[in-house]
Amino acid sequence: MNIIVTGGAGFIGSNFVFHMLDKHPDYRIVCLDKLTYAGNLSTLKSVMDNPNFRFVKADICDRDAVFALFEEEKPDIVVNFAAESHVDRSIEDPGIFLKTNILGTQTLMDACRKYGIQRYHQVSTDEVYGDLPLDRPDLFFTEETPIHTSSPYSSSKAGADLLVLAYHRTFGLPVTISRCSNNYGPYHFPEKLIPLMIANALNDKPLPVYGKGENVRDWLYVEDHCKAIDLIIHNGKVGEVYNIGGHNEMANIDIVKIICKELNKPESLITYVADRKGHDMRYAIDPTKIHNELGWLPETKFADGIKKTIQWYLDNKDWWEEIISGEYQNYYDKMYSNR
Ligand code: NAD
Ligand code: TDX
Repeated sequence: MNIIVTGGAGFIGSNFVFHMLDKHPDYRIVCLDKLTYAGNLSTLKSVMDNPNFRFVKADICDRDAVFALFEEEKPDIVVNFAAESHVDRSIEDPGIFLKTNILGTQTLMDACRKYGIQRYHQVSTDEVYGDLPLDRPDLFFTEETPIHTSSPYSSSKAGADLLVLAYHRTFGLPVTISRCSNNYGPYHFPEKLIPLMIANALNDKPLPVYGKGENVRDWLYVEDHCKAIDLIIHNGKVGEVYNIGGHNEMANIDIVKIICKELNKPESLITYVADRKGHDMRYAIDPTKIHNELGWLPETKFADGIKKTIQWYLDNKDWWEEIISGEYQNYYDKMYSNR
């Protein structure tokens, strides 16, 4: 099998590259990544010399570059992780989200149509379903829940999902889509809640919690997400959507308090700041379909996963200190000073 993994220098994509090279040593994995602010070549250094791995720096919106790579590699499967992924950035500047997340998806699928493909897999998100109220713990997102987005980010992901399904119906492209809940684990970019709080706590900086910290996310260890995608691309039914989530709902404030406790830092670092515009209240995935059809179950419990993650950030300070010392500082000042 020859698999093109787009966005493989980012958080989940890199974990997927590691998983696939480890689990399928006879597969060729080609990573196509633009190396935006969120992509980091150093993340992939342990696999750069692997003869079954190739890295190509390119933009998924660049038709010539994408078609040239398909011509050369003739991939069997494409897994599209490449995206602008941060909700807060989409509120500041929606345009790049629409371009990369929708038009980039179109470009990849056009190349799949031209060169033929066994499977195009779109990595989507639970955010396409909008949010659920805190006072209805009986409600969960299923694959039948209507699309109802809140942010430019989630709207761009939903637009891409609809286009993927349209390419299946109109052109017969063999597609699958997965919609996963919040991931955490190694190589998570420090702009996101968990790594941001770990990095700030380690630097004794304020821990900026949006609103009252009551918003609930359904956290899944990144390796469990990668295993689910591996199952879907091999055994999932063409044309289908699969929700992925581990029934692990936590309020943001509780996550931040766990991080303080694990790092032995005082909760007085917690600072409540202005809420995110349009802030989704609660996400909660019903993963019954992927469990029943493909036998997937999450393996890492949050109590263990968060310890492993914190330990990874302690052991890999070079990785994130380099990131937060660069351009990220301007982003941080813009988003958090006077908030
Ligand atoms: P990330 O921001 O860490 O990584 C994105 C990667 O895509 C980076 O390596 C970046 O360089 C690359 N990229 C961006 N624009 C590109 C372009 N135009 N061409 C080529 N490469 C480009 O994101 P992530 O958190 O790893 O998310 C990966 C995917 O999973 C996204 O599609 C996201 O919507 C989805 N997702 C993420 C989560 C989560 O909790 N992080 C949950 C569900 C779904
Ligand atoms: O500084 C912060 N303070 C804070 O309270 C940050 C960065 C976040 N938050 C809150 C906002 C959310 O309620 O924490 C929660 C999680 O925020 P993010 O880490 O930005 O994730 P979220 O907005 O839930 O989106 C994530 O999950 C779904 C990913 O970034 C998306 O790519 C994915 O689709």
